[in-house]
Amino acid sequence: MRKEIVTRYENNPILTRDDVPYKVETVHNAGVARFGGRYMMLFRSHLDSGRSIIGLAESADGFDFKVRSEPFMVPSKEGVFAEYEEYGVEDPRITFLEGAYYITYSAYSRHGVRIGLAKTMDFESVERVSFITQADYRNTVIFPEKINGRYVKLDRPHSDISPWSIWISFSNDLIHWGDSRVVMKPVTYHWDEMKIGPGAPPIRTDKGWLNIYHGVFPTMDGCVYRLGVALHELDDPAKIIAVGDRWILQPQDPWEITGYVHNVVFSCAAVAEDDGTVKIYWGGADKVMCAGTAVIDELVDFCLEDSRPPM
Ligand code: BMA
Repeated sequence: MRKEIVTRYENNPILTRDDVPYKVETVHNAGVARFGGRYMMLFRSHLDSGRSIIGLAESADGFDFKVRSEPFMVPSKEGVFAEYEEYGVEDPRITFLEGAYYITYSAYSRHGVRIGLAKTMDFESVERVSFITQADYRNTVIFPEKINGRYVKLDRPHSDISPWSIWISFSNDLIHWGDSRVVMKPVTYHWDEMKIGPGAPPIRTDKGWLNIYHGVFPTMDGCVYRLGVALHELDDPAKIIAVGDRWILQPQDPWEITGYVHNVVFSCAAVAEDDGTVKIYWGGADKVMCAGTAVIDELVDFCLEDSRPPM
């Protein structure tokens, strides 16, 4: 059998709508973090209105998850959050930073899509902090520590005149962001030629920040979403050391090929373990949640051994 760099968990999918005690159409694009020896998963679900909410599932081993009886985040009814979350909340990412769990999520409304920042200490209650982008941004991930005294995020603005690319920004307070620069662009006639976006919050390794991102290729049969890896400099993550030239994961299992949107693997989470492995989580065809494992050093070498220019 051919050896893949990501080993799929043998009992994928790990979570489906049948595991959810309230009515949803999908379970996908989840953020995951370790909390007090357990794995907490915030997953997106489409309702049968076509709009999305965020649920919570818990696990002891990172694979076998049980869903809480009530959703974790639904569109806010209050103030500015109500206005910008009218059409739903999507694709949460979780970063553990200075003792709190920060959640970045896509907020949809008649004004477009922008990124909200929320915070939980205990996965019981959640507090909205602020919106941290204007409209036409998605896929925001916050680094798990300050770098040179500033918070750092990656995200993906929309553009009409350039393929959608990964940008970096900095902040002193997690709310006001600036000093933005583009750091990585799609490559023409490549698996990610149409658009790229950050996936999981970056993971610190000895050789750099490991960035698991998604890339999209347009075909006559629709778009294919795959995952790739890049390495950012530890002290200056605006500098990219290497981008793996090949994808690390592509739709392959039946529930990745067929679902709500076909041919999608889309990651919002990767949890580094003490044994040097990483659990990677991805939505399959925007309908189910899947997991797999990889060796962190192998992902780093994958970037370094066969690297392409970031732009
Ligand atoms: C992207 C986002 C993701 C989704 C993907 C594939 O643009 O909407 O939430 O998983 O498309 O449909």
